Amino acid sequence: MVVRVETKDDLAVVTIDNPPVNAASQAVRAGLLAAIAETEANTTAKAVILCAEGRTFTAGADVREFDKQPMPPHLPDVIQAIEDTTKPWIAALHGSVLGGGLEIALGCSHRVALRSTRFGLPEVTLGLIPGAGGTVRLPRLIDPLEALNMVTSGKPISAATALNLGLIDDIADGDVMACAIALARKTANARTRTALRHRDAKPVEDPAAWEAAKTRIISKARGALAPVAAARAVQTALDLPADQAQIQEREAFLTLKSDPQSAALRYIFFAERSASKLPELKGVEPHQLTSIGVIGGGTMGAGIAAACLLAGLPVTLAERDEAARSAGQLRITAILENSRKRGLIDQGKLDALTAALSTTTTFEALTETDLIIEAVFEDMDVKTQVLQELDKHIRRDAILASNTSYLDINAMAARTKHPERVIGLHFFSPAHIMKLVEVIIPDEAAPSVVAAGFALARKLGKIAVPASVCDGFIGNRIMSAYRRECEYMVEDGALPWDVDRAMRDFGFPMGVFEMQDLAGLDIRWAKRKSQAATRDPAQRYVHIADKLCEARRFGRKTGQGWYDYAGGKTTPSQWVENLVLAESARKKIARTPISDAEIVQRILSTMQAEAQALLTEGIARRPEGIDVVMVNGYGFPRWCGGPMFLKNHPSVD
Ligand code: T1G
Ligand code: NAD
Repeated sequence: MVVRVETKDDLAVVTIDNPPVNAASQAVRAGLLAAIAETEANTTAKAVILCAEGRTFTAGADVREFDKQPMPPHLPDVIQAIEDTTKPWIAALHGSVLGGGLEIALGCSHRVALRSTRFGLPEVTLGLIPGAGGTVRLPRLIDPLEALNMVTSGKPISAATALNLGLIDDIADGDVMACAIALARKTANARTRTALRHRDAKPVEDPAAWEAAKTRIISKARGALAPVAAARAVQTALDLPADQAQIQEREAFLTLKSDPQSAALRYIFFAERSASKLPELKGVEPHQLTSIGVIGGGTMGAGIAAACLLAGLPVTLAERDEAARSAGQLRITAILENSRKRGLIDQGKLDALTAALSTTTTFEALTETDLIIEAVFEDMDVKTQVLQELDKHIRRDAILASNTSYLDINAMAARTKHPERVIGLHFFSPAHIMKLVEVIIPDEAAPSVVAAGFALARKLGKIAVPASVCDGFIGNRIMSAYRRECEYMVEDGALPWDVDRAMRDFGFPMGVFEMQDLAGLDIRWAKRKSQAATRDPAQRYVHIADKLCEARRFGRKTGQGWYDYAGGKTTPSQWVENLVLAESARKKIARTPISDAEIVQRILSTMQAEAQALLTEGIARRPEGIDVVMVNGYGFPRWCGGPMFLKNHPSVD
């Protein structure tokens, strides 16, 4: 029974039980209709409490149903039936009350929640808008600007914020059912509240702020349809009576649901959850993870340490000397302090996390640590020396993980005493914010060690994608390939700012040349110089980036790179244009214009070719994993699904 009805004295309790997230499937919707009829007929029940089993109240519609023929009863009808009951319905909420789950709760007359509950309308993240009255009822309950932000951002709010906004009536610190029962007794016998759909929308307090918010939403959308449709739906909810507005909401929802963008977003939603599921790890017990060591407190080490602390894991940071130890500690505490300033943690939590961090300049302190991540310089000798030193101190069942971006972890593991306990955990900068981790599986790694890598990623709330060892793993290898193609195009006829414009218009947050200026051109220049002797002379090589570096044009940090950065402005550089034209002439290339469409097509084709090679070589397991990497680590527009999704669904872009 996915919905059951019980009687508790003079109350009825309706419980949804549809693991894992109590999604509002067809069976749940039918069960709720039956529960409405049963509780209405129950003459002893003076009020109804609606709750759910498991880790969360209904977290939304069952997204897996969206690719099938819609089956009645439809959620808007179920919610309206709840609203039309003669008895008060009190929603007792916990977990993540999202999408259709929040819409169901809005159909109830009252709402109480556990303090840890989150509320949201994340439909836009799936290329949709709420389709069961969320855009109509919410601005009739809370401030319309707050409603607009919730609907268009898809971001959840806390129970405390929900209470402040008037979205819920009360918060329970322990037993949400007791809280609901108390409220039910107060409201029993009659529905004292007007159903939301019979209320007028709340007034817009500040019209200028309202218009500014809508303008910002549209400009931020870049190419995504859903946020714009969501803003339009909330505006309609203010302009029209609820029933008319809800008809338009449903039409917009159904239109978006059949749009390729939503198909892409639903694809990536499930791909992010399936990418880390490896058949060979089924039933494998991961090593315990109760304490983490981080070697190197630089950019990455500090971010990784902070991510582990924020996930509740104590961390020991080891640096090479006192000055670096102190600097690393400061970086970590600065990250934690910023989390406090952003309201992610309170002062008490900050103090506890700071106490969970210990720092040292030796490895003796790591003798009881479960997993140690090295984030030292990107140099094979330095990393090998660190791992070999760690071998002398750590437990036999401790795990060694490298955060290297490119280096051969098979070779690294081979130089340690126990290669089977070595893996790669390729975090992305900033490591405490970026969700993606590439879990690199060397040839000798033991399954329980690999399982621990995925378990740590899950513990940190990261999205983990498996990769085997190669130069650049999945993301960096694909990026190197399309960056090379972009430099070919600059030599062939485009200018760097043409390429960047085309990429931005396609939906990337920035172009590949802007990105290089941001990261610094010198890092890859050093790598190119180290590989010069072994470079394949037959492969086309573009010297333009080298010449920029020879001129000390390293990007933003030197005020000049592919662009000029004088006065805080990003300006196409005449110096670079002259260099590009001179290089094309030197190589006797007859430059021809390249359209934005062709620029994008050449980038996509290069990505897809490199991705296919990764699959053929067995470096990447499935196309879905490659798309998850490119969307979550390299700015590939999420509403296009990823290069491999686009390859099979060309209509999206
Ligand atoms: N439908 C179907 N399956 C879902 C699902 C959903 N809405 N949400 C999660 N799952 C599956 C997921 O694929 C995974 O499956 C398992 O549940 C655990 O998920 C009408 C139209 C709730 C915060 O967008 O944000 O309502 O891999 O690994 O980390 O207007 O799941 O185990 O086989 O993510 O604890 C709106 C989406 C839908 C919420 C829990 N709702 N879900 O996170 O577990 S559209 C959403 C989440 C809608 C209405 C509109 C998260 C979570 P498997 P998980 P988690
Ligand atoms: P960084 O230079 O900021 O930090 C490296 C740290 O390692 C320094 O603090 C240094 O003192 C410390 N260190 C060096 N030798 C040591 C030793 N023997 N013992 C202890 N500490 C030592 O470098 P970073 O950007 O943090 O990169 C670290 C690693 O992470 C590299 O392998 C890099 O390729 C990888 N990575 C970097 C990024 C990025 O965007 N920066 C992204 C992913 C992975």
